[in-house]
Amino acid sequence: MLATEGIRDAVSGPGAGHAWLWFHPLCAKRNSPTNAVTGLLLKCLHPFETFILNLPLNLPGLALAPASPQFINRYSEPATGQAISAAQELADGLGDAAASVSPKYFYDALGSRLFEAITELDEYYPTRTEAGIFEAAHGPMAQALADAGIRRPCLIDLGAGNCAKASRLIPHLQPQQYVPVDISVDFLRGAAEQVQSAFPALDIVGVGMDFSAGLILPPEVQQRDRVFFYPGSSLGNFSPEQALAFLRRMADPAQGQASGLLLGIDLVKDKATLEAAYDDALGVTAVFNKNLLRHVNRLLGSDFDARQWRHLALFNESESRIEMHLQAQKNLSVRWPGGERMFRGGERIHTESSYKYTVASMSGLLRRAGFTQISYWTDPKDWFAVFWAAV
Ligand code: AVJ
Repeated sequence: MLATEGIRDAVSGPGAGHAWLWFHPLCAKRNSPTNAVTGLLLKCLHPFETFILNLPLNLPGLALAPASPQFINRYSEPATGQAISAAQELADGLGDAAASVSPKYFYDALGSRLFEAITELDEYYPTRTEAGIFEAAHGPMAQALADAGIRRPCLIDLGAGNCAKASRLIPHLQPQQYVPVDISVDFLRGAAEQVQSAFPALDIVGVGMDFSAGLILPPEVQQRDRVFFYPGSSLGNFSPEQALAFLRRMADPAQGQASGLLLGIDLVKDKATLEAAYDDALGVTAVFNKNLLRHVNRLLGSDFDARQWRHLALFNESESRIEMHLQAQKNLSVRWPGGERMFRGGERIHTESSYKYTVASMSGLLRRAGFTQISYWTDPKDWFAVFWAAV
């Protein structure tokens, strides 16, 4: 019996496919092939003598295709100072007269799982609408890359999360390298391993980092033919001014950045549909919002009690954005090392803005950022758009 999970293409390059490493399911510890090899299946493809050898072997230095993807954590390493600045950033936001916490702090491991659950809700249309667009238009999208002279892209997946969207696109875009990037480091690690099992020969470099402040990627990431993949309307978490600055950085060849950008954007629609998507009947989004307080407690050492807060979601028409808030249900105070804050009952912490665009407003923003070739695809209801933008 072969361990389906353990079979990997053992030889990459010439002769690929002629030798397989076989891991016994009971002995095979995934991702540590050198400890786990119990047999080597050698299949000779001589036209007359096709035979299979199964010999128990110890293979200490055999060069294998990577059993697990490369992973570079630029986020929680103390050396980068990011853990320290997170606490500072949180304390600053909570100290403001109008308190706020950046939505990037939704995504601890539980938050990433809760977001996955949100994407399955009836009311949360963006994920499935966007998936429908990719499904319908992956042909023209691949063609757009080819027209821009991009053959084997380096697909850089910003806010990759569970990597599900990219996994569906990889067979169509045939990237040379896949670079999932996410602030939710441990969640990303597991997701990147799953992509590696699905595509054993693909060069994967997982990067744990907060890219909201900058897009400087580690040297392991291919320089040529970089395609940023930024789906799910995550760009909508930036204000339009911040989004413009972020897009400019991507478009700027001097910063060694994108040859192109594949961008998913949620479009303006009626208020009821928008608000339901952020305030679902099961209360999953409410839990997602309140989980942020647990994450903040861990990062800042604060003593938020999630039970004292209520989830609010409303569409701000003049700003064209969904706003999520946490509202104090009574007068209360929150303490953390070096600070404290009183909240009156009814007072809010602004936890997320999710800007909604029109095809025209997003095309304008992309042009102002320096992208010249712009195409887009939408769903039949015009609820969501996927843009291709090349410099
Ligand atoms: C991941 C930022 C695209 O704004 O729709 C979902 C996050 N917040 N429900 C969005 C989110 C509440 C989501 N983005």
